[in-house]
Amino acid sequence: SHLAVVAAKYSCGAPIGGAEHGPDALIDAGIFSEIESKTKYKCTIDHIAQSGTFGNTNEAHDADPDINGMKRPRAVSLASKQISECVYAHAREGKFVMTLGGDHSIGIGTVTGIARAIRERFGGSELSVLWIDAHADINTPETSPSRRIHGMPVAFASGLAQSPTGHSVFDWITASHLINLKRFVYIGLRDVDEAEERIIAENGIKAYSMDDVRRYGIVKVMGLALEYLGDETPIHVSYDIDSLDPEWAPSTGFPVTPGLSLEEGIHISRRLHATGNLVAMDLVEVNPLVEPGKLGTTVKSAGSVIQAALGVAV
Ligand code: DIR
Ligand code: MN
Ligand code: MN
Ligand code: MN
Repeated sequence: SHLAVVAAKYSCGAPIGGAEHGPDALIDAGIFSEIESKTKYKCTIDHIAQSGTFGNTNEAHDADPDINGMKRPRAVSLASKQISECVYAHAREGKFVMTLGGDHSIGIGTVTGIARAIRERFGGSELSVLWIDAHADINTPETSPSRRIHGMPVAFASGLAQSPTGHSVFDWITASHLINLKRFVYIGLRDVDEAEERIIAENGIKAYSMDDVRRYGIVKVMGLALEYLGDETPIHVSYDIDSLDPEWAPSTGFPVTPGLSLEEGIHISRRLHATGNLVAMDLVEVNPLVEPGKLGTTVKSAGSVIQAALGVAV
């Protein structure tokens, strides 16, 4: 079987740079050569970055002024459109798609691309999404305190951010790309904005916070999450490395303590692999410029979480 690795080298959705170097840090650590030797997967790697107009990073750009308050809207829209088309093409052929970020705004591209491929492959049936993160990433341009799109991917991929006030820069997102928030589960939340709390409640989104993980244990939480989604559904997991405790993943832009232990993080991946329904994964927000002396720890954790999701014993 075929593993399509997509290196999404962007930080234009974040308030700080560095995440654009995350994919190469993971690839250079040999994670995918190891997967090829230990599994039946044959890997290919696509590198995606913009050589042209808007650039890959968060730095201000004359050609990319704010729209509806959003910072770097054209850069992020173009990046996520390219990512969406790339992952769609791979998933449409039945390949497992592993996208490496990049800041989490790349999730606009991955989720929309996979959702569209699944609709076509399985006659309209909808994708389920697990969002493993310290943050909810569901601000709209109107509610976002930071104005940065890394805090908005769930809103764009679900259609919540398509307000009639017009941020037509994201017009490439159509109904065929959107996910259903009734088929969506959060795990690991511990830094959620007030407006995000309201959005989660209003839309009845299933969410297991870090407190829930401590209260029930990760085994129980994963059981409940998978039971909620049912076993007849393709699953995409969007894994933000900041879901792990900073002890295990220090090199990330917005670490929040206390988080998941590495064992808990690996358990999530193992359980997802065991369903047989996992079709795609994102591993985002590894930032080699944060705590560079501890990048090795972060990359090792990310590698374990990735490999466990593909059935490698870690
Ligand atoms: C905040 C922070 N909720 C925002 N989000 C972060 O900018 O919308 N996500 N740091 O990773
Ligand atoms: Mn995130
Ligand atoms: Mn996060
Ligand atoms: Mn983020």
